[in-house]
Amino acid sequence: MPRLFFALWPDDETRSRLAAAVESLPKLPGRLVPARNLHITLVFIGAVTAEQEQLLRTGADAIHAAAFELNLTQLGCWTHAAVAWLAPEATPPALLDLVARLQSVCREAGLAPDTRPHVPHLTLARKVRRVPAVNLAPIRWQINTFALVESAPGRTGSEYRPLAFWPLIPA
Ligand code: 2AM
Repeated sequence: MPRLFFALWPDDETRSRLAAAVESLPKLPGRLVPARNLHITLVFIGAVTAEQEQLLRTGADAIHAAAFELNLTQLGCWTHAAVAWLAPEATPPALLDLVARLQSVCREAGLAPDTRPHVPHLTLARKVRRVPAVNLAPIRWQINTFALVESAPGRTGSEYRPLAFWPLIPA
């Protein structure tokens, strides 16, 4: 069964800017997430049946939520999860609204999404317990879509593949 999650998936231009920002940092310890896999998870779902996946897609079709902008300004690290991340200076209410709607879509599909408070972060590296203090040049990312993404084991860690995108309503 595929392992799925809803995510913010960078367009090519944003992905290039993210990759350039990572390259400009002092080398992070641990295992870097390849540029092709960079994303922000909205709701992690896990393994689903074909029927549940169809319910997720139909539920996502019915979402009318606002587009928003993220301004990634923070480089940090969670020691418990051993991940280094980029995070926005503030969490836009529109992002939390989208997460809440996607959690309901999951529940309506009979799934139990993680309901801990959502802390948006873009994982840059794993097996990291500290990051250098840096002055990060802010990275602006206009969010016009959200995606359903599949996570599959790869040779060097998980590989992520967007399966479908949905538009957000321009502000
Ligand atoms: P992370 O980057 O903080 O590890 C795919 O695995 C994505 O879903 C990752 O971005 C991961 O966040 C997130 N995720 C959230 N909860 C997860 C879980 N229980 N298992 C695997 N990934 C999870």
